[in-house]
Amino acid sequence: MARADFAGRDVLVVGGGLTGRSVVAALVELGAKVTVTDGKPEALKEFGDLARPGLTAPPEGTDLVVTTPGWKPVSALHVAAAEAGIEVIGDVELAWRLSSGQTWLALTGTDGKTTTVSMLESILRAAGVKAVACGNIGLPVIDAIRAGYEVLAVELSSYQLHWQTSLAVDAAVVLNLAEDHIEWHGSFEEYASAKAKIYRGAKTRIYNADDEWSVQLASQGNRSSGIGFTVGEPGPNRFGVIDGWLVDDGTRLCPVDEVRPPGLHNVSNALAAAALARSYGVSPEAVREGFRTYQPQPHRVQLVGEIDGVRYVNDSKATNTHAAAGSLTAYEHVVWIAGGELHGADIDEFVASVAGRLRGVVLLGADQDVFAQALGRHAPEVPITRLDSRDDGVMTAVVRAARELARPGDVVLLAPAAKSHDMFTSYAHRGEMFTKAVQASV
Ligand code: UMA
Repeated sequence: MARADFAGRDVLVVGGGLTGRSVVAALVELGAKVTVTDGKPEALKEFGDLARPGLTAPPEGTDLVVTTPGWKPVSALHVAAAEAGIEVIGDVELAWRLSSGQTWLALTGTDGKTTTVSMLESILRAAGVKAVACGNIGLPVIDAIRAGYEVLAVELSSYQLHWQTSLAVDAAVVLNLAEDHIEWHGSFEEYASAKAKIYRGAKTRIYNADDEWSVQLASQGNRSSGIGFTVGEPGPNRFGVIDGWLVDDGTRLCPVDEVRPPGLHNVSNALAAAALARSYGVSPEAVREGFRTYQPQPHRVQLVGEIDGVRYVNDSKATNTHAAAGSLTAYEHVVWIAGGELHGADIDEFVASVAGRLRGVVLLGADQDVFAQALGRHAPEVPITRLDSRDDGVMTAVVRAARELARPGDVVLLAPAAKSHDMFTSYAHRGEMFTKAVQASV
């Protein structure tokens, strides 16, 4: 569809948040007749006459619905649109239809997306490319296109991918897949099939040879153009690790110990970023320079303090077991701060796999009983301190308890393996409260 095809079209934009604002601005500029709705009237203040709060069905005459990512496909508005035979697309599908000449290097996965996409941005910029990290990271793809970037390092969530129909990116990777967001998709199969859409029509398919799901999703359809990466010796894969270096087909890219933040999962993320960048022709030197200048994102294996020879690490972004396992296995002796909302996730196998590293555990949040029971089964010797307060100020007590359990050389690690909303507004809020509590106790 050409850009001009939006002129005069009657488009309903669903969601007046960050994404909604970018969609409305682009469509208005293209001459579309835009209406925007949101469940919260206060979210629509800036849209003036375009606003129609609380719609549960598209208004008469609507011929396209553009939805923003947070809305579930089962919401009344989407069901009504489907029943009326109106096409529903996501903001990224719209961005794709408006894209002209930009290169799309795209990634998704359960964990590591934001780290990888920002590593990729850093590498591309080190190579002198006019590139930006966009998508789920917080800059809507449409805004990145309108700002004139040539290469888009696109982080896609499963919510965004669900609504893709024609996206065919230059290079794509699914970093990994583990159970997550089932409440949005309805089932793991639906979640996986949303993720798989990133590979549809992709010119280069990159996959994580260490992750069964990544391999499987990449090999559906066209097997020929797949490029694998592994944190081990590359073997049949193009990217891997040899003698402490990240390599591409034997060419050294960067020493493993220059990859930040630490942890094997970040080596994996770094290989994915390097593979995407190399698919665009970036030199090995620029890859290394990109890792050197990369500024790790907050709340992701972030060192926030050192007290009495004990390091305090904030990995509040570890909102599921898969992510928490990544950071826990980066350290030998850990005082682990865990707990929050599990949404029914099974944690037994994960707790068993990290039990040997635990010096002690501090539990907080709604599902701490589930953690305590799993620890009782798999780490019965490990001391546990439980904090029942649901006040976000509890982090001061958490840090005090962790400090008592830790010995010099240990790491106190906030990697909750659970969501934060029972006590905090977001994982970032949880991480900030932890960081403040650590800094206050130095
Ligand atoms: N709203 C409703 N009813 C609903 C859902 C939302 O009325 O059922 C309204 C809200 O009142 C709000 C607006 O819709 O005013 C919010 O829209 P949205 O939920 O689509 O979110 P945006 O503000 O547009 O932000 C979205 C992503 N949010 C989600 O996927 C939930 C942001 O990812 C992303 O950075 C941004 O687009 C830019 O692309 C956040 C996220 O949590 C970080 N992502 C999930 C994750 O990473 O796990 C997938």
